[in-house]
Amino acid sequence: MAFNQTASNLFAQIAQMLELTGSDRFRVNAANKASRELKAQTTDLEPLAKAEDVKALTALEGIGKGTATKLIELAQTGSISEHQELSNQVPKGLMEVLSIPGLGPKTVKLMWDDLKIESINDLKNEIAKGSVAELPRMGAKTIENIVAAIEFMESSGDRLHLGLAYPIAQSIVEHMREIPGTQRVQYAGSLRRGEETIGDIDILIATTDPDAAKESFTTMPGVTRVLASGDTKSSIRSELSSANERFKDLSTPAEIQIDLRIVPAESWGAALAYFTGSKDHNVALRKLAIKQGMTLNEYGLFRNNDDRNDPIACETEEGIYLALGIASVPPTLRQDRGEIQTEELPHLIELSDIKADLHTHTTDSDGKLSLKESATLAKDRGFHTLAITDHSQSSAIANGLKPDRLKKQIKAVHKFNDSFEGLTVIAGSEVDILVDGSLDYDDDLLNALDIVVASPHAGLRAKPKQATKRLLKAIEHPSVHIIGHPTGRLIQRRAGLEPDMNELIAAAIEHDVALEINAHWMRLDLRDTHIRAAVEAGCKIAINCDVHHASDYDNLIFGVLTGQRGWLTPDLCVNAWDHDKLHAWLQSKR
Ligand code: DGT
Ligand code: CA
Ligand code: CA
Ligand code: ZN
Repeated sequence: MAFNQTASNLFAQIAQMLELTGSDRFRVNAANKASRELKAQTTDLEPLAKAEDVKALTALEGIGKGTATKLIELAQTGSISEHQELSNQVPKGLMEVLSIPGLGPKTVKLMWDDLKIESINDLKNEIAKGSVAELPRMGAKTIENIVAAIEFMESSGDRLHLGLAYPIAQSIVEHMREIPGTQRVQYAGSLRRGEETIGDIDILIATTDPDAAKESFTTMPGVTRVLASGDTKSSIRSELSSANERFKDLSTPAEIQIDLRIVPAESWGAALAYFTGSKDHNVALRKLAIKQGMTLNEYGLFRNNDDRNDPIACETEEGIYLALGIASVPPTLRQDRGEIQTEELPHLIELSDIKADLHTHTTDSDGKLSLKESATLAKDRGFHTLAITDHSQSSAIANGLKPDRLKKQIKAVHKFNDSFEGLTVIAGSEVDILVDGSLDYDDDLLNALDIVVASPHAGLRAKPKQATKRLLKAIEHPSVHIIGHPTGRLIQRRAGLEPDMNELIAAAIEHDVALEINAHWMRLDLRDTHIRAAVEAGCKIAINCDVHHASDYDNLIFGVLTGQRGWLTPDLCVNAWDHDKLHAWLQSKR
């Protein structure tokens, strides 16, 4: 459903650019509505748009004739002309200004019109000059927040979120696989290791026709610049907006570098190991080789003083680890954090192990899926359990449920579950952990829920001590099963809470609470290092998609990769348990 997502993002950008260029409210609203409707679609629109099936498109709820025409244009040309025309009018840097948390189109337009601000740098200069403070509604506190947000964004650098790089790499691998001569092709680097952000995408290819590979790579749709085109390495920069790629989030760089390395088929394993990294892992491996009188490089593992220079191992990665006398290290563990010294590596969690999602929203709060739509998607994934956890009353912007509405919802979910075959749907809540650590419903109501996910949403700039206290209090509440996105961080956008993780982990174990890995690629919260500490201590972990849209179910892989980076095994992951074990645990708190 990458096409739906791409289209939805393009319409959201059209709305923003219309607003910046002073279009009327009606057009802005229409584009925003189209964006929301596309994101909410549960049907893959790409085949319909490719087939120019206007009738089938407009038969879907929320898609009018105008939207359908643009979808067809997108499927055929890879872009929407209205989007391109607006892009020519709005400076790219201005869209970056718009991505600063707390800055909306109205304010940014004012900055552009009155102060000629066209980039984050311009904005910094104008703040320094004091002119921004003279704009309406710009108090000292607001400006302070903007400066802090810019600093945070700049300190996290120009890297792309895992969830945005992943579909791009996959589509390039598919593209290169089709080229005559290709023997093997695979992405490597930080992406294969499942890092939360990606500096550049590294693609490895073995081929009998290097010229064809090079030519095809440097002329793919989306290429904006060819930085190098040599016999073994080509580098390009690509924009992130072609049709089959999930469109870039506005807070990320406009382009990404992609390196293609052409390597000999016979030393595929050695090359793949070398270019998968991490650098630190490679350095540690090479040291280990030297200690045993061997040399390791991207062509293979060689015995020193061997005149013929035949490699001991080079065809597969496993062969190299075996020849070095250590366990084969999965890509996500290649971090030089003890994986080389550990005799028996853990049996890591995998995507296919996940059998439940325990944190999902519906149209009752801010989700776009009905109960039935979400249940159908969960069942199609082979899940045995789905928890409905809409927002609680304090999350007013997210249309959180007042106690009366929640009571009705519990009944409706139970009734639905009775009639729906093949999936157990349970009634829960994503209840706010308020600033003082108390929960957003009274104890009786919490206890009436099948599952309680308690999450912090507001007050995310609290001091570490206060954050620890707040989260501890939620963990200690007898009705709570899971702490959702425990720190509230947004990757490259918001640091979030910095509680004492060891204290939280110890308390979670004591009170039999699971800590969540929120699988959304903006969050990945808990992060890998926290998970590693939790797993080592034996703390239960949940991996949830925090579903708001149909496409959010696809984020599961990012939660799993992050779990792997934290050495997570299926026995500690409540979503990997079978039906009876999971429900026995949920019931044990009632
Ligand atoms: P990134 O792109 O910043 O997200 O991180 P990586 O790990 O993808 O780094 P990148 O793209 O510079 O290089 C890809 C892999 O190639 C890296 O993980 C290990 C390997 N590699 C590249 N340069 C060197 C080097 O100078 N020494 C060693 N040992 N390995 C290297
Ligand atoms: Ca890379
Ligand atoms: Ca690279
Ligand atoms: Zn949520």
